[in-house]
Amino acid sequence: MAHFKEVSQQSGLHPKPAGLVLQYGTAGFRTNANQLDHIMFRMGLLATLRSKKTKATIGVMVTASHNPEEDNGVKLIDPMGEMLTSSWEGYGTQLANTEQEELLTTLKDIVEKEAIDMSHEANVFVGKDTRSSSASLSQAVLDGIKALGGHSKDYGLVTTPQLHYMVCCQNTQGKYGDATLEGYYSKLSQAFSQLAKNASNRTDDQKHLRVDGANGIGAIKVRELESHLKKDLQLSIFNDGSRGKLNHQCGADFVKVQQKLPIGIKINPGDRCCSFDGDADRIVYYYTDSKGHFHLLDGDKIATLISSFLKELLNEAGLDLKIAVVQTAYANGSSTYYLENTMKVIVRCTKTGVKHLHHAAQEFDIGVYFEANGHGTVLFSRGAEGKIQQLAADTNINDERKKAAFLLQNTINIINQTVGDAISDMLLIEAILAIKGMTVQQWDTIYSDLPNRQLKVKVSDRRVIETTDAERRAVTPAGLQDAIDDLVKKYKQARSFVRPSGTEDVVRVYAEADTQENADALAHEVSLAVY
Ligand code: 16G
Ligand code: ZN
Repeated sequence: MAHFKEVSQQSGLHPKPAGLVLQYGTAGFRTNANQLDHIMFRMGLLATLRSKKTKATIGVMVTASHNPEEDNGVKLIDPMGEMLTSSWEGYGTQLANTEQEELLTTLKDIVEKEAIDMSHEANVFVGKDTRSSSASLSQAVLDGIKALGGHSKDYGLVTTPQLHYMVCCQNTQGKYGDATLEGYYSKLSQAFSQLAKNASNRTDDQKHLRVDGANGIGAIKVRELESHLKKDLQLSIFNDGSRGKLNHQCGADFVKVQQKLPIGIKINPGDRCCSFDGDADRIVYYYTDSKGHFHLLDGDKIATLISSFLKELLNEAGLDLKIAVVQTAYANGSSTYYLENTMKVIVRCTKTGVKHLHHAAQEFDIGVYFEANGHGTVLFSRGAEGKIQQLAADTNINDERKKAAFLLQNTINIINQTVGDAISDMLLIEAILAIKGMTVQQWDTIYSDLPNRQLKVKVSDRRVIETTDAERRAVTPAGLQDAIDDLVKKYKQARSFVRPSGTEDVVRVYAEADTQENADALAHEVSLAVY
């Protein structure tokens, strides 16, 4: 077929270094940018096949999120704006690793296995982050799409969640919104302004938020959003890329892992701040107190704030909808305890990686999911959305129910349900704090985090560790879990687990206990047991 000939010619311009092996992991491919040109071309091919197969628009995002500037990466977005289905990740790995001369055979194998009608047209949306390598790498994706005869739309610089949003809008014929940046900003900012109407007498201080943009795409996009927000929210943007290096001593990952302020931010005690990561799909909040101590409000605190807000609204609206919070093993034990025992919501624990949380959240009327690292969103089932819309349109209900229904309706609109989105999460958090008249310190005192520590351990083969029970227990190597159990017993309120990283060649160790000293000691002892 004509297209295969074109692929064969064009792929010569994006040759694979012989012997290089990479894997489509939890967040697609991610490594040093100079190893990725052939991967990008081939992911353009794969996205085109996926589009033909699903008869829908597919997304390809070029980014390495919170990794250093020298890295890059790529991930595919499925028709409803969700991550690429796992059954296709294997094809990604196959295509990536097949040597140059076998490329057509591998491609044809996939076409045959999936019974893809190659005459069907293909549409692919492409986006990229601000890395210096992203321009040429996204061009390689576009070349791949073109070689297989697919149509592409290049969104240029966008956040990862913005591209997910565009794909979903496109495939739902605009029901989710317009597949444009303007559409995205106006949907979110209108919902924010409706919610903010329900906040009384906010001072300028209360409206003021400091944002660390990680010197990345989020800084650019939050500035674009700003002009749509009018006076409802005032943003001071730091690390906007004009001086510093992407993710270097700043951004959500740095702040969460180091538990300290990012470089380049000017704050006074009590000021409310947040940090995005390099592609703006993660957010954490923080402040310093009068003694200069740093306080972090991570994904767990965010999930608690959002789920308690939603639960109160459901009660006021008189709607009987099942709400659940989905976490991973990294969730602070205090947050799980608070959610289950004080708030009395259902809590589920899944493996690390957004797609696992996303799927678990889909099983409920309302599923709030957050990783402790700040990646998360809220999913509303179609039935739940229908009931909320119906109630909001009902003229025979009292004012309290009407107001709750109105707030729920706008909460749905402010949320990017396709994936965790720092900008959308930021707006929702700001709206909730405003409506509740709550300061960041008051939010922080909902529960107190148990002291915890994360460590990385380098081992010769991290795959010898296999886990079960949502990564909370190790089944191999034999004896490891017993050793961890024995160590945990030595401490109060203690918990620890180990898991092989999906993104780095290390084993991760997590420990929490009643004091920081004990959490540190436990993490250290467990990491010795891993060797
Ligand atoms: C990826 C995941 C993130 C997870 C992290 C864990 C997505 C989009 N991203 O970045 O959710 O927290 O991996 O990394 O799924 P680790 O396996 O190295 O601990
Ligand atoms: Zn990210």
